[in-house]
Amino acid sequence: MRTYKTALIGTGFVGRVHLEGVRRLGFVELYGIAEPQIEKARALGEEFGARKVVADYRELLEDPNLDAVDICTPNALHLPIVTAALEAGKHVICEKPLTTSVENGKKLVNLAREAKRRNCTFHNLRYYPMVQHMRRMREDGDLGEILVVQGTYSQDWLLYDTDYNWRIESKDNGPSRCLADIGSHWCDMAEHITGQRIASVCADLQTFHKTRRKPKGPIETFAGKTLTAEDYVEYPVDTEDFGAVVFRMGDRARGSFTASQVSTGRKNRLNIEIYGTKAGVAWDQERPDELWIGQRNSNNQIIVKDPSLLKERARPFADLPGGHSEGYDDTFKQVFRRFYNSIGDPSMQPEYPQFVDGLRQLTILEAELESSRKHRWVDVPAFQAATA
Ligand code: SOE
Repeated sequence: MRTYKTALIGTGFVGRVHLEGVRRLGFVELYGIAEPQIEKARALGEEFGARKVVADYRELLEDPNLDAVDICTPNALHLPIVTAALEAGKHVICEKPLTTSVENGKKLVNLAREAKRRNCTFHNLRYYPMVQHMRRMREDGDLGEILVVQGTYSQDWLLYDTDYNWRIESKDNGPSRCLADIGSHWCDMAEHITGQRIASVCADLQTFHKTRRKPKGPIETFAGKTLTAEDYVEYPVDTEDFGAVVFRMGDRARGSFTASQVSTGRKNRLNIEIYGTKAGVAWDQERPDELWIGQRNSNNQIIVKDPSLLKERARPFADLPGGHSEGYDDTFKQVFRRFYNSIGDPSMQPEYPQFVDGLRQLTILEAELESSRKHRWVDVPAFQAATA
């Protein structure tokens, strides 16, 4: 089997999860790490056995030995880094959101196509085994016609005005926080399972903390809870804490979801419920191995992940037998495995979300922002960029 060399750019909370996912593959070498906080990068490099640890990612891109890069920086840096990586001939994985506007998203989709490089936007949550099972149930007609799609992505890690992360400030994050960061996962999953497109949206956004206090030193995603209240500076907040979205999907289906980073007690609850004319399904990321199946004329069921009981086309997403749970970090491994395998086989159809899927989410997002601003329904453009 051919092996590939990859490099991580950006080492926050999710960067570490990426490193662990890559390490599990066996056929991908973690060749480099780029991170301006060089001491942090060196410590990770030592732990994960990276050959090259640099402060400036451009040093890595010049290296002809490197096949791919995996970008986990703040969102505003995605555009310049993805552009430079494609121009250097590297295959690219980029965390979501792909970038901070539809306009920039189109640039990246077109650039990747011209460069003929493999490209992936990291909507990994599609690859829980039970999510794949729901998708295959829908494809096999087990749900009937889909009528209603509803749910939430709820967290509480930004509940207090002292909770800090770079995502709160639009200069690093882009104009939308909660809908871009987690609402985009929800919409990607809803479209992936149903096979239908969100056609128009009516959204209401709220920023509960108009000003917040931030720690004077750097702080990672989910890590602010351990700080004390001293040493904070006050700053104005220009991204939303919460979004509620009502939508029309395909020709007839209807739905709604909320995305929240201030829902007390909810840590990482992506809940999705899909109701069809034959059956309903409901799934919750905090209990990932369980799937509720609802029936009108017989008993409802809760099924538990077991590869032998999954739809055949969902089975490759479950690596462990029944009773051995598979969770958040396993979805990373599933994306990486398919992405890096596709580098060596140009004929392989990508079975992972690409830049065009990232652009799709930016398109929905801009419609949501416009809807909330104008207090009215907004159609989501049906285009799939120049590549469609
Ligand atoms: C923070 O909200 C975060 O880490 C997101 O950025 C991830 O995409 C999500 O899967 C978990 O929460």
